[in-house]
Amino acid sequence: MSKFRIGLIGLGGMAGEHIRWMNAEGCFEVVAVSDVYEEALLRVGEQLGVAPDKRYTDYNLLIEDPAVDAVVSVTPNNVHAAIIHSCLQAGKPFMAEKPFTRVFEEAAPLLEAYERQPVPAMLAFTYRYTPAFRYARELVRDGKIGAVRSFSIQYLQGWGAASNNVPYIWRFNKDVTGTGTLGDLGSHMIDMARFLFGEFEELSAQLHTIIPERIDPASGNMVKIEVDDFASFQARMTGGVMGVFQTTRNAIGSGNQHEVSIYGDSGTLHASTLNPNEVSWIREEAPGQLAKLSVDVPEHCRVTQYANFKALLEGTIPDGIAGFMDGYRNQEILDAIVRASETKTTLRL
Ligand code: SOE
Repeated sequence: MSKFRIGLIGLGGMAGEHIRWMNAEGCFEVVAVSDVYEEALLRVGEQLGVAPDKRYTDYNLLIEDPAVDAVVSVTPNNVHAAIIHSCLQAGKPFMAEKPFTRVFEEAAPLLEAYERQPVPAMLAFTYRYTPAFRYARELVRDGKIGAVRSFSIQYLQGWGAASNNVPYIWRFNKDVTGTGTLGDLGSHMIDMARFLFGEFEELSAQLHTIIPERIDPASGNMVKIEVDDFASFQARMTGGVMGVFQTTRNAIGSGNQHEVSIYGDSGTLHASTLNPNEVSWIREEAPGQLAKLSVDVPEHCRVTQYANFKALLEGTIPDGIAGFMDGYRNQEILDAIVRASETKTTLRL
């Protein structure tokens, strides 16, 4: 079987995850790599057996390379827009990491380019592939908890907490990222709400920076932090479904804790990355009689991100895939959250 020839841009921590996911699928081969750091190009190039002339410091050369069937982009946020734009210009299919761009202003020209020349595009909203979330979506859609009235979503990590003394890295640099935990983890929560319940119609928000300065390892000076490390927002979704959201990097004890609770007229669902293979389900068996179940995720809900990417490259659009417009809309909502927080107002979307 011939494999899809992938050009991988950005060889930092998340690239390792993508390589692992691609390898597990068995139908992808990384034939070209790109990074600004020569050391990373050499290390990953050698590890993957990428020919030396296919190790690019300029990602445009990788995107234009006819030997590359599709691009996987795993860079920091400041080059997301430019890479997506180059892929659209070159007509090259891609999977891009979130958030879509740093700010919505960068997203608007991308939509114009996409409408001029659409290409198969996927956003790496990875948690659409957490089995428990996919099963919860199915249970909701099948009406198993009745009409959904409200939900809460939280995404907690602990690595940024004061006691960890994390220095000033790119994730805290507003010029690189646009926002802090909001764009990094909040974008996943927004996507999860859209995946499960439909569209955002109205929201209010509060962003906050818990740790106001961090040490720059290069200079030893303290640097003021201009991005959030706590974000909360609440929204009205399609059909009047009400949601509350919380994310922070300062939740001690939380490694990667992304979870959803869903409240319907006849039951409650809870799904979490801490328990990705089951959904807890509180079900009304008879008036006033509740059963508390832990339900194993059925096999058909175990879909992988790269199986969906393969399908996309083969010309189909799988159910539940996050496409270009999901990235674009996600960014629009991120920007609305920033505005709502700054102006202390409730915004209609
Ligand atoms: C941040 O710690 C991070 O790596 C995010 O950038 C990813 O999107 C998330 O899936 C895991 O956490």
